[in-house]
Amino acid sequence: MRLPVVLGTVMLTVTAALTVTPAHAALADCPNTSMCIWANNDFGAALDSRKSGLAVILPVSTRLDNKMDSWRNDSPSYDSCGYDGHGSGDTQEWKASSQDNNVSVLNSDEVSSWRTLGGC
Ligand SMILES: [Ca+2]
Ligand SMILES: [Ca+2]
Repeated sequence: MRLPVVLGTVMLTVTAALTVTPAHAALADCPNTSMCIWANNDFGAALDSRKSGLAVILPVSTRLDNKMDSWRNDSPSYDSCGYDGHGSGDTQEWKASSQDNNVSVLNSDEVSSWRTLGGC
């Protein structure tokens, strides 16, 4: 009778491990020459990335909408832009080869769309 209990515990543990967002998302997770945003300070929690050099404005992923609190622009040459709305509203410019591990409370949890060419 102990075996089913043990198996049930193991299955619950595995399920929990598969559904929890990795707590170790980091700066190193940003692909080379891409623009990356994270939901938490210090490049933590959920990550969204986009190839650099794309002028089209697209929404950020649903899990990052109005969540961004740190960013990295790994492109050596292209400035990027984040928008509060869809290509409208308050903007934040992300210069090439730069990053911010702790976006000010005045600008965090705001970005909803972005482009990775031309800055703002
Ligand atoms: Ca917004
Ligand atoms: Ca912050």
